[in-house]
Amino acid sequence: MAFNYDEYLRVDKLPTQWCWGCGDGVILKSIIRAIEKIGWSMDDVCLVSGIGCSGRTSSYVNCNTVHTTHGRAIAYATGIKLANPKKHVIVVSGDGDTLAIGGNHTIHGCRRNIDITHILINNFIYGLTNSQTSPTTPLGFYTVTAQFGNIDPNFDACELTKAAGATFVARSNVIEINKLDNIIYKALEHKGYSFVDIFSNCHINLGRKNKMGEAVSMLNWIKDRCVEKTKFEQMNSQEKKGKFPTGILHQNKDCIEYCEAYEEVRKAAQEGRMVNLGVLQ
Ligand SMILES: Cc1ncc(C[n+]2csc(CCOP(=O)(O)OP(=O)(O)O)c2C)c(N)n1
Repeated sequence: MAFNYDEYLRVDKLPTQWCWGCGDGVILKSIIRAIEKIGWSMDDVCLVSGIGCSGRTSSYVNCNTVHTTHGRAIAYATGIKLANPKKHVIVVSGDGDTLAIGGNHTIHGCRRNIDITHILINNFIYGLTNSQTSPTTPLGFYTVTAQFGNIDPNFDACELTKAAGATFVARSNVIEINKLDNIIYKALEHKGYSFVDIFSNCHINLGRKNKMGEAVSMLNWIKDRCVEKTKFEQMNSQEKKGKFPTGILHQNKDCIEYCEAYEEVRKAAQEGRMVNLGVLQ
């Protein structure tokens, strides 16, 4: 039987405002399939988004949603989760939102290991505002803020979040859909900060300016950058240039989750003592 997306969408808000062929819709549907597979009631899910094309995601999903300010989705999500630890909190945000203006919040969400699934729609650009350089824009690319080619080195969002303390870190893309579904499902399942970097296409604002004006040409470019983790590990440093490993890159199930750690603060306050650090280990 065909999957009934309408049950999970605010159909009165459709069609979406995304450009034709945009990866955002692919990711939205993958998130919905993962929620269905895990069996959560939409009443128990809160989807928080930042500002940008990716930020529109929260408008279309029929659950509790908050469309927050640019770069602050993790701060809102942290408050929502701490006040409602039994609810499932998912953040969807762009590379500008997650890694530039909101980079600070991202690293601190990771270090606290709060039980949030953070989905980065990484289209390598500030999409909504017509393509300013972001922290993942490749070197040499034309953007409206780098009209002679980008010279700012980019960074790997997965390396950053792993180093900051995220206990689940994975990468996928909008081409390998079965893998994407599985990774989002595993991220939802993980207790703690789960971060998924999804390479997505913005052929309209980034592609068109860089000789990839069709969705398919940008998807092929993304496909060429992605290498399955086990294969990537066997490559030498020269071969790794411009390539990114995909799959589950890091998982640690032994760290205490932040809402649970916070319970110890509550108990300590009630009992008039300092927190017992042994509980946190
Ligand atoms: C505080 C603040 N600064 C700047 C903006 C303007 N702005 C809106 S969306 C956006 C870029 C979004 O880029 P990204 O987060 O990569 O998301 P995408 O649109 O690519 O999905 C910017 C700079 C804003 N709304 N608020």
